[in-house]
Parts: sequence; C-alpha cells; structure tokens
Amino acid sequence: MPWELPAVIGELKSSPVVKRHPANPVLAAKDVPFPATLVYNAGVCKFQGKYVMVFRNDVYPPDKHIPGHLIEINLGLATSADGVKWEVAPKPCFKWVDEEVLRAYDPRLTVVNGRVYMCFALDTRHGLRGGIAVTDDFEKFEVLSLSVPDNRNMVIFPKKIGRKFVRLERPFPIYSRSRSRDRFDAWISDSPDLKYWGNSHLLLGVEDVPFANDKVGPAAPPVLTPKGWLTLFHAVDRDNNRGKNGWEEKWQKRYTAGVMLLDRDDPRKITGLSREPLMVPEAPYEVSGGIRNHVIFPGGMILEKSGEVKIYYGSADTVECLATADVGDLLDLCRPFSR
Ligand code: BMA
Repeated sequence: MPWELPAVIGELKSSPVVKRHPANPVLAAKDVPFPATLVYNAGVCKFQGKYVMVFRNDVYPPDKHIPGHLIEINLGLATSADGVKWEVAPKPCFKWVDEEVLRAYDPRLTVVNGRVYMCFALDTRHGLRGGIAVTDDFEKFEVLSLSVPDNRNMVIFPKKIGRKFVRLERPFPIYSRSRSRDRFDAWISDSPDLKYWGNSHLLLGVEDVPFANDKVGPAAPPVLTPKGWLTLFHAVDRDNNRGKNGWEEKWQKRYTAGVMLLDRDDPRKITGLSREPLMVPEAPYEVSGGIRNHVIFPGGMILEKSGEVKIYYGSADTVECLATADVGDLLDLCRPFSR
C-alpha cells in the first residue's frame, strides 16, 4: 500500500445494496422530551426483547445554534418494538461532568452474556479517553476502564474470542499527523476482564482504504456471520478546497462508512474489505441542514434472523437515521484483502 495519501478523493457513491429507511430520520431533537438540539451517533442493541438505543444529545440554547454556545452533552435512552419507531425516556440516562471531565459522548452498545457494555468517548482536561461501562438497567452504570489519551470510537465484540474480550479502537497518533490532515487508523486490542487492555495491533490503516485520505476507525460493534465478523468502519476524506458546510466557518471533511470482514477466530486478520464505500452522504438530511453536513457515522448494527442488517447512523451530526441491507449482499462486497 502506498504511504502517501491522495490530496483529494473526489466523487463517491453509496452501494446500491443499502436502502435508507423511509422514516428517516428515525430520531431527532423534536422527539426528545427534555432539552435537545443535536441527537445522533447512537449505540443500539437488542436487549430483553426490545431494541434499545443510547443516543448523544448536544444541547444548545434555542436561539443560538452556533459553535461555542454548547450548554452540555448528555446521553439519552430510547426503546423500540420494531427498531424504527422510538420512544425516549423522560430523562437523560448518562452524563459525566466534573472538575476533570468535560463530557461523555458517542456511546456504543454491545450485549455480552446478558449484560450491556457501553463504550464512550470522554473529553477530559488532560486528553480524550475511551471509556467502558457496564449496565443491566440503563440507570446504574459501572465504569470498568478508561484508556490513556488519546483514544476513542471503541467498540466491543459481542463474544469472547480465545477467552479474551476484544475491542476495536482509534487512537490519535500525533507523530504521523501532517499539517493539512489527520492520519488515524483502526486498532484492535484484547483483555481478560475488560479492564486491562493490551496485545494491541494495527487493524486497518488509512492507506488501506481507497476512499479515505484522512482517517479510518471503528463504527458499529461487529456482528458474527457464518463467514466471520462483519464490521463497519468510518472513513474520512478531507479536501482543503471545501468551505462552509454547516454551522462552522469551514468543514472540509466527509465521513463515509465502509465494510470489512474479520476472521472469526483471529479478528486481527482482515479477510475481506470493500474497496468502495458502503454509505456516502447523499440524502437531504445527510448533506444539508446539519451542524456538519456530509457526515455518516454508524454506531449500531443489528443482524436480524431474516438476514436483514439494520444500520443505525448519525447523520450530519444532527439526527439519527436507519438503513438496511441484506447480510449476504454485505458479505459479497468484502473482497479478499492482504497488505
Ligand atoms: C468526530 C467526533 C464525532 C463526529 C465526527 C464528525 O471527531 O466528534 O462525534 O461525528 O467528528 O463531526
């Protein structure tokens, strides 16, 4: 793989195997019974017979939807019988602010042996930490581990592999960062107890993904298929010629979603990778009207018994959306990969 990244990626298209749900966005600020402005980047799982979503909620004053006026970020809870219509609980379920911690956000949910593990990002005064908490009721959360800075986008596999818990993550290596863009990759680590993490390996480099020139990292937690672990990832391309595209003066990045397949017994091995993006911002709610347009960020993926895969994704950092695809079609997109 070439080490140099292209300056510009150009036009991209979503794969025809993915269908946006006609009810999109499936959750937005107007559906939330407490102050809410941006509702997105949710984690979703099936738990005790229901679909459960923990979403990120960025709160701004009603008349000041501009950067710099953020009041707080909290995490809200929503449940659903069908995965499409959601009912939001009356209060946020998680918020972390203290002298050291500024906010917790971008939750990801994985059920392992009947308990829900929530990974989240934690902005602190001393860097960005990846957290893991466990809950049985979405009221009490026990924090199990916090990474050293800077790391985030962690997701846990739903099963132990070789007697270890496994997670994907995206650290922020300053060393290889250039002036014009980031250069962050997806990594994989394991743990005997969800507290001590190590045995870390590079999984997917930004140079491995033809539609990225800025960074790649985990998206929704992986699901097990007969061919191995089906895994989405986020891929970012930056074009320094892009200008205003949302609330900020300049927003030069585009977030797309990719798909890959990891070996069932050794998920450090990528066995298949789609060279084309799975989802590219195209729908009106993905390309306009948001705080940051042209952002698709999947945080939840559910494989139904029928073979339908539900993909939940934050759109334009503003609303939460749903897309579906057939698992066989997603697996077919993953072409053999070697570095
Ligand atoms: C990242 C995170 C995500 C967000 C993305 C696009 O750095 O803040 O929560 O979706 O940027 O703005």
